Amino acid sequence: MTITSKPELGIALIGHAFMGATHSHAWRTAPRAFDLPLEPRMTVVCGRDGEATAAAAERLGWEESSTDWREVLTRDDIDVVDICTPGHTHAEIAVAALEAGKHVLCEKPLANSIAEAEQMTLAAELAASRGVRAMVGFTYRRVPAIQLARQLVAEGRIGEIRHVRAQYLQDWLLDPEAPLSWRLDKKLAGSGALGDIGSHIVDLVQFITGEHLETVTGALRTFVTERPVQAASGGFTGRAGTERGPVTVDDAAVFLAELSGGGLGTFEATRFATGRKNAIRLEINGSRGALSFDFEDMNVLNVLDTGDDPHVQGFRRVVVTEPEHPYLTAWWPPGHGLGYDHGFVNQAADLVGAIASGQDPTPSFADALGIQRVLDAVERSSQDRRSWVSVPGARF
Ligand code: SOE
Repeated sequence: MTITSKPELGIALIGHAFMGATHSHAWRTAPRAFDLPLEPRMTVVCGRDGEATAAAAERLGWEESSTDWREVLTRDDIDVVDICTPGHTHAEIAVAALEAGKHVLCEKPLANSIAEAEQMTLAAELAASRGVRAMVGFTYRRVPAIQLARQLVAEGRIGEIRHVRAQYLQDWLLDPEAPLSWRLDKKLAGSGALGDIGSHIVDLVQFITGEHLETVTGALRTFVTERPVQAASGGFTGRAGTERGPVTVDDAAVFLAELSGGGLGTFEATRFATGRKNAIRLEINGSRGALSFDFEDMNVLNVLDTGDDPHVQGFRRVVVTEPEHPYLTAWWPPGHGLGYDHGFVNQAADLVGAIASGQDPTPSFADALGIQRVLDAVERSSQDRRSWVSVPGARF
């Protein structure tokens, strides 16, 4: 039990698998790492299976468990609804939560279709006029090196952006016998590598550069079209049974993009990058400098400045662990790096800060709708196999 004089912020978590666990860790840790204006209270976790949800509450540190998220929305002691369920449920839960006056944190991608994302954005905008906040969990924005990259671009150190190379590389589907989890079912996940991890690199490029992807052309591919059905739910590598079922999403997505500032981007999102585990690789080449980042070395940002004397010019390896760097005063002494989980903690702290100060947090639902439009344009271009597709403006 927490003893605090700060006003409490009651949290309800919906979903308790991988993302639910990362968010639980974040709610538990944020008030210990940051001096937050409000005290998050891990009030209730919701899931479909009563026994599994009760066990998750115990394991992840929630006071109660429930199998009825609708009932949870009626409770006065709930201020924030944190949605960590598969994509096909996001719209229904988020819209209901916002209408019930609850702040919402929704995992990415925002929804499984443009129509759902538009409906959610509308609900978020109506809610904002009543002081209710909505944010999307594009967590990698909260990695200090990524924040530093954005800062350097905004300071003009990179100049005009000519090239963006963005890759999100995983290999957890390499084994053709890896189970058919919900992430491989279009009805539940909306798309495969494109939405699950491609959405992250679209968000990161737009976040760092401040530009938008305006036109895209791409190809999607499913390398393994049938897999053993997962026997137990949860996770994405869990036990498989003998029954087999079709993979209905892409295993890999590659696309080119024209950026709003006139630059060109190449994007690659795949679960078949043999040997790459969670490599988010970004390289940005500008008229005055360049940046490169790899999440597998997430405490480092490589920075090149063309203003350096030519005989010492080259990528400088900046170790982003110092108090001058974003978020770092909340964490360990200089030089002691952060990991995957810290992004989620920073994200929870940012949301609490926005709620307390009455500001709309970012990325907003409208930002995520813009990303959804990019994903949709890539999918249409891949189906058509001939054309570049314009991404309609994020506003509708
Ligand atoms: C699975 O590919 C996944 O868990 C994504 O869904 C997450 O957003 C990413 O953080 C790690 O990989």
